[in-house]
Amino acid sequence: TNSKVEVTAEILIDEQDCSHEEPCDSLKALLARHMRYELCRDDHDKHELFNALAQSVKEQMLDDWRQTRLKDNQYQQKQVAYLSLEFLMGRALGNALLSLDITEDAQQVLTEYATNLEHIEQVEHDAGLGNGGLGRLAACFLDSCASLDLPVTGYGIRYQYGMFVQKIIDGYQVERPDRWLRNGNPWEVRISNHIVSVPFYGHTETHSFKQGHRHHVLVNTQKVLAIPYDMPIPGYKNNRINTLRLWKAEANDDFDLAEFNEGDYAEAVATKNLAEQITMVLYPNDASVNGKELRLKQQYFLSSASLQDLLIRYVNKFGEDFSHFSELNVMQLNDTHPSIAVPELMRLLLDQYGLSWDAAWAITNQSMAYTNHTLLPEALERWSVPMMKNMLPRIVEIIFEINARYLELVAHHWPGDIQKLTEMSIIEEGGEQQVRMAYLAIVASFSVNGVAGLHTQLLKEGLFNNFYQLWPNKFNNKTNGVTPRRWLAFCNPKLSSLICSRLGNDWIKDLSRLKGLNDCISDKAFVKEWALVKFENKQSLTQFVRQQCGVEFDPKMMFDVQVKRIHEYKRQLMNILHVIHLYRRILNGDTQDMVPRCVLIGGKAAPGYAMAKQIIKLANNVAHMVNSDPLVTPYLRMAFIPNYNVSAMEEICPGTDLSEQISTAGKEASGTGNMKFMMNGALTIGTLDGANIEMLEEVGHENFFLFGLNASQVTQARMDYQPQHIIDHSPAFQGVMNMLESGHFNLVEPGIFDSIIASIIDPNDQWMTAADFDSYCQAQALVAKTYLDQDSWQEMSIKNTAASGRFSSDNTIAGYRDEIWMKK
Ligand code: GL9
Repeated sequence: TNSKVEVTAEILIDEQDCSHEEPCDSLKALLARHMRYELCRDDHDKHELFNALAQSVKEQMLDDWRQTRLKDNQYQQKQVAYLSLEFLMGRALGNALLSLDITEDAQQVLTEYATNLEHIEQVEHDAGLGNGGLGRLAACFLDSCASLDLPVTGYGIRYQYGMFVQKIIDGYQVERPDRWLRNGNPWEVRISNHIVSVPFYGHTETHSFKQGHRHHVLVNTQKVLAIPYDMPIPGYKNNRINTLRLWKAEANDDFDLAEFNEGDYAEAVATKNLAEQITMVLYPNDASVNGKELRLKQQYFLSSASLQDLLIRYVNKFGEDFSHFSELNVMQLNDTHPSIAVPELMRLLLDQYGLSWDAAWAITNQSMAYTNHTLLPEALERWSVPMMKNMLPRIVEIIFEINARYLELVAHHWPGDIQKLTEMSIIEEGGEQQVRMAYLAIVASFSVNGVAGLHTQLLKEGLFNNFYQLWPNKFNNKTNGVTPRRWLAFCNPKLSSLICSRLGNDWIKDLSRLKGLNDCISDKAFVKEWALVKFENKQSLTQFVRQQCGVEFDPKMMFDVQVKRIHEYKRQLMNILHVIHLYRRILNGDTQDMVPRCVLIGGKAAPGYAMAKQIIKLANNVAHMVNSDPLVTPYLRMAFIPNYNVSAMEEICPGTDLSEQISTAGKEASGTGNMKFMMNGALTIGTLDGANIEMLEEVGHENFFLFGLNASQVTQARMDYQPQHIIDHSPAFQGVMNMLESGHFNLVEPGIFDSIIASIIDPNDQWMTAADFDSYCQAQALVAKTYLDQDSWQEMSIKNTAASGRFSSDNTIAGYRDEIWMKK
């Protein structure tokens, strides 16, 4: 980390910075200035060089950033606010260089500092302000919005600690804090003149005015300052620079000071830290809720600060005439996490700007849109009414008023149906009252969307069916996508240049052009080059795996990869059981038709999710047994990659042959890793779940390894599920279970996998591993057989990339634009 970068004497000479050949705002001149004036010394390490380069790149965006803002402040088009508790941005340098088309420039400039771009890019710390798919989707969307020249602002939280760093110690996950801001963040700009104040606690006072018109004021609140930190979001070669505005909490100057006497001055100042805790850390829960008070504070803090920001901006242009607000603003809620924005917008319009209920409601209802990201019941947010009443008293009053008015509509639609009223109420009764945040979001939004065809269909038929009956037109589907800039052009330069050599580079903006690759399949030389690129990417991945976990892969073997959050429904366990199955076959000498494979698994478990953590331990133990037997390693190797994150995926997906998308049908709302692998020429083994279904539709059955029950079969099979019976009728499965039960993988830690074993044979196992295991193994056998014929494998690989165009997030965002945001 303290490797020095040599700075040649010439760079330090002033006249060299600016000249006819070298304008003052060139990357070279900007970088030289940063190196000289900011660092005050002439020996620099790579962190400083990275910071100086990133600042220089940011400075190259400033003019366009200002122009974009000035233009958008004219409100010639509707403005979009994408509200999200998570933005999983990853690194920004490589992507910014690509978008600004200055990658070569940067490479050239860095040669003068005796280093190279690849080396400096590695220095950047991932911005891990998200858990997984939902947060990364927000990041891909920002890239696509800017690239499609749309006026979209991302609003989020500037967590001081992002997603935890995962260490693997003795096979177990250990969480470490992610100090991503320790070396500063060169991309952000603190905007001191857009600070707003967010009120917590206190109580409402009601003043009556003429004819029943009442006015509410919140008094005795504790105010927390929200400081905006802006990050530039460059569009791809189009001069638009959008903004990701991340809020940091800071204490207000008069925070509680009155309560303290002079003698307690120091203590009073120290308590200011309480306010700053709000934006301290990202909650690491994936597809499950965290009911902590601090989490609700984060949600309200983000929602209030962002709405105040939007309203101030609007008022600056139009004054307090809100009649055009909803024509000119739309807020997209990324799951229910920011859905407290609904009553907060009402509060601001009613109490701050004095609108009537009906006027405020019309505005709210015409400007909010909600995206649902999961059907899992454990992810449905509910907040305790007493807790909310204490923290956000006025908000609770407003929620109850919204509910009362909406329930009249329900009563009208289903006359006399008391059951419907309880079922559909925003307030859940029985025990402590709870606010059902998804219902609040649906009631207040003009659009409700799911994230893949099957997911939206299941929302309409199941979870939200009552609402679908009431408001069929609110519901729509927007199948997820991923940005082809980061997930192909940037992360896979070799494949990109091969594609460009045949198709030109229009595909980077219009991914449907990849279809043109189908015409190249008959070209033997092209197919050979395609295979070579994959092989070289596998060599790089081999190095990465060696560095990260000390396991030796062999690029001549098949690379079989499953990376994603660890969750039972994603069935990493089934993957491990298949590895055990192969391991047993090898030990038994049954290696006929076996294709040598390297199995890679990676992902983080929520710190409180015991079963997920055991699955990580099992993966590590199985990997250890497999890799330490020299009779096995010619056929099978396995690694668990620690700390899977955005940057790791950039290394992994280009070198993957086989992508594992094996969730229990009906459980994975969409998946997005599946699309990244497909774009990079991996073949998929998968169930009929989430966006897999649409991938299969695009690429055709003959180019996809499908197995297992579909969603309705899963529902059926749940009624009479006897996993032990299934195992008893499958010799292969029996063998695997016997080996697991024998303690072969935990000789020195007896019993540690008992609950995993119990879960597989549990008739109530929701994820139905046993139901799909044999079908999965058969599909894996077909994978092996296909891989043996490399010509047809490569052809299938090309067809997969060619068919991946639909899964560009540009496509998804065009849908949001035309059917939600700008819909007339
Ligand atoms: C998720 C779904 O589980 C994924 O299937 C989906 O692709 C993404 C994006 O729509 O959303 N929903 C969800 O809660 N998570 C998802 O990944 N988990 C988190 O990342 C918090």
